[in-house]
Amino acid sequence: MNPITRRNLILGGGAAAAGVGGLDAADRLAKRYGLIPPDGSGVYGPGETLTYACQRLLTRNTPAREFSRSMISKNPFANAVAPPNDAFRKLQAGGFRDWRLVVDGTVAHPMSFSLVDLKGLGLHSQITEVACEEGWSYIAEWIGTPLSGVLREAGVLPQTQYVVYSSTEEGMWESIDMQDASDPHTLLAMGMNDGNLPVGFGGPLRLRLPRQLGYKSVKYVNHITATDDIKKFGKGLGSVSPEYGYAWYAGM
Ligand SMILES: Nc1nc2c(c(=O)[nH]1)N[C@H]1C(S)=C(S)[C@@H](COP(=O)(O)O)O[C@H]1N2
Ligand SMILES: [Mo]
Repeated sequence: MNPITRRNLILGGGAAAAGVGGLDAADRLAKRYGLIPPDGSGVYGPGETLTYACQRLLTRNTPAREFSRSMISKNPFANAVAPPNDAFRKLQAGGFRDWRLVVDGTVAHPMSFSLVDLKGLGLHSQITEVACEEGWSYIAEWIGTPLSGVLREAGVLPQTQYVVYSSTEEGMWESIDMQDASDPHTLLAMGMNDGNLPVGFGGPLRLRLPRQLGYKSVKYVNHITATDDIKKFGKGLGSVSPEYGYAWYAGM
């Protein structure tokens, strides 16, 4: 991942469009609507706030872009990940029957779901694009259950502001706001194209967030925490991405 590339992509567009004078106005607007992202302070803070607030105000009712079946990529590219750890390999050897998704935090009923449980909540399919900040992308069909249904099952509480999700892969976690968490296109994907989600693409379970860049679509998701206080997680920036100069909000 190249920080310059992602920085240009995310900060460049918004800040250039508004002009430097616009930053101030955007900041006031963002505060008025409560649209300050978790990484909205520090050197890049005004740019991140501008991008997030603009996207939220302008695209509130715009659905994710979907593609026709004929546009599905013949050779999708799986980004390299760290080798799976022993615990993961053990679960894999058992056909992921013992895979569990833990849901906790600001929910009335903290609980865990097997893959069978998740399928039982109802499957949706969508043909959407994975776009990496490094410039490549591919289109695939994703089959899974909407995150919103899982949150509903667990009795997500009204004070919830963010949903944090993490992976069996050490150190991989991200978060989204409730607008994205409630979007029917935000899927916990278990299937891809004609089969189960391959391990290379994040199987048995990954988040698919088609309105944001690929790095928000964390692979091997096994833990979801609803929260009213994002500052309690990591360095309080909403994910690890901002620690490396990448925006928490990566809308596209
Ligand atoms: N667990 C995990 N999830 C991850 C990553 C990773 O390294 N580990 N990379 C992210 C990035 S940067 C991108 S662009 C997409 C790529 O998805 P793909 O592997 O299906 O191409 O996965 C995202 N999810
Ligand atoms: Mo990426």
